[in-house]
Amino acid sequence: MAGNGSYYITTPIYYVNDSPHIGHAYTTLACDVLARFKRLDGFDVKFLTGTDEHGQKVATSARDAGIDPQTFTDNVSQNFRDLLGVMNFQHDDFIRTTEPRHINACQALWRAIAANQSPKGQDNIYLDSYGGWYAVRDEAFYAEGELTDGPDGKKIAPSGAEAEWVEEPSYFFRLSDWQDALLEFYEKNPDFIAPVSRHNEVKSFVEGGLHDLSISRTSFDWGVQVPDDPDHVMYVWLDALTNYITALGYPDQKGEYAAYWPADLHMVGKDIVRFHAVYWPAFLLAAGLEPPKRVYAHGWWTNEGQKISKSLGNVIDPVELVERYGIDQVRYFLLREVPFGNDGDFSHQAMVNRMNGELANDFGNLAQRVLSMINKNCEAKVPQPGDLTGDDQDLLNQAHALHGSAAGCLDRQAFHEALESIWVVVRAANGYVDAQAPWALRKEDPDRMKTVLYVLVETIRHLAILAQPFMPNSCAAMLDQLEIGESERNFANLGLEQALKPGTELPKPQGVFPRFTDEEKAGEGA
Ligand code: ME8
Repeated sequence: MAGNGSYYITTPIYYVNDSPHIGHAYTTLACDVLARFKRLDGFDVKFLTGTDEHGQKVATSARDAGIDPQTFTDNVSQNFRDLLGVMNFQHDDFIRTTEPRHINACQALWRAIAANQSPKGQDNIYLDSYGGWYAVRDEAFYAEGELTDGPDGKKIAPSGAEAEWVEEPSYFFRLSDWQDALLEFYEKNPDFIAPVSRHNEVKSFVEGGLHDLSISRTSFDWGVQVPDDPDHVMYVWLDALTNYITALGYPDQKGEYAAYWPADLHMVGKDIVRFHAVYWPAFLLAAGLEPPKRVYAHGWWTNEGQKISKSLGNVIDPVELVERYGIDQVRYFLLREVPFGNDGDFSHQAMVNRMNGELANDFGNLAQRVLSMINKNCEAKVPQPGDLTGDDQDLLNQAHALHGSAAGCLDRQAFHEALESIWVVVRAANGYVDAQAPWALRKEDPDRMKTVLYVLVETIRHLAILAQPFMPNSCAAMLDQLEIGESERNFANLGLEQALKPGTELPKPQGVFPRFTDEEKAGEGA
């Protein structure tokens, strides 16, 4: 699609040590909504996701499962691919770090970094040996001062992961020389890290001084080989971060790389900010490449108030959620319930309240009432409006202003605000139905009834078009009932010019948002 330029958005690539859960689905959902919104808004979008398959953590999981790492990663990576269909995600590429295109890109990036000198005129990469702490669960190195003492004299990282002492020959990246360049980059690009609390956190971490970073391992071999040194595999985070440019054809810097880099947005969870906002821009600057435009770190989900973890047995499976509540209901809930950027809690009650209250009652009933009245009282055709009153115009003006406000919210990744702005109009439309009482006008003033129903159906058209990125199937069903063709569903069709044509025949309406009516849970709903 033409028009508004390019938009490149990425999810983290997920470790294949685990099955996909609600947290993974959440990050990818946020990206899918943005990708869909930008496509409908005329952008040329590339939406990348995939799996992170190397490193000690994955190698250990494969060994524990008694399977060779490649077969193990093939199996688990497929679970992540399957999740895309379950959640109705429209990604453009799925990258696996064991693919040849990626190994090639990693080695090229390593060479580019090594070929340049640091701002202080030293080699960016040097060989030494590492003696220090490493947490396999985080695949991260920690300084002694960051750790606390756990039971049995174990050392615990701030994430809660156990750290172990590691001593081995290692190549280092001269991160300490990049401190000033990074601070200058943050200063010049105040929107680079969001939300602002994360920006401050990263800035003070870098201001506190940076240690050189160990970027190779020798104690296992499940990774990308360091160029010209077969004893070393690359540190899994250097390997993993490179995926964002592998997918654009790097080291070739023409083609997709030229079209899409720097990325518009790397969406990540708050657990991996440091890697994306410190290490990644430093690697790129060292290689003479541009850092991404923005990194957004969202919050974490808990389950009924508890941290989600395999050992607590409370992992939320997105497949079960979708089977129970419906795809669009889950998509809506995850982005509506919690202000994006904050931590959130999943509960059955909260899910049912949103689903029954906002989807079935507010939006679903609005469409169903209006379309049924048109079906019964207007020969099932879009009615012919007469002169518009101030109230009619007010509602239409609100519908017309929605595109701008939703786009503004989404450019700040304020998904909850975008949905709230749509629901302000849903509620205004419901208030208008009650105030205008078209059922009473049927006998008293049928022409006025037609005007009111026209204003409502045109408002519903706007709501359904704008809510598509969040709830693609339900909105498609609603737009089908308005007889709006596939090519008339993008945002260029919003506003007066493409308004519904009076006389268009409409099919018999059907409810789009079912209520949650599980007998066992009867009485719990809104
Ligand atoms: O960190 N709530 O992969 P990972 C919200 N391979 N989001 C959650 C979550 C929760 N409870 N749990 C996980 C890695 N996430 C690396 C990334 S990128 C170059 C390499 C989401 O499988 C969140 O986005 O541990 C988090 O950042 C990501 O899953 C971590 O996935």
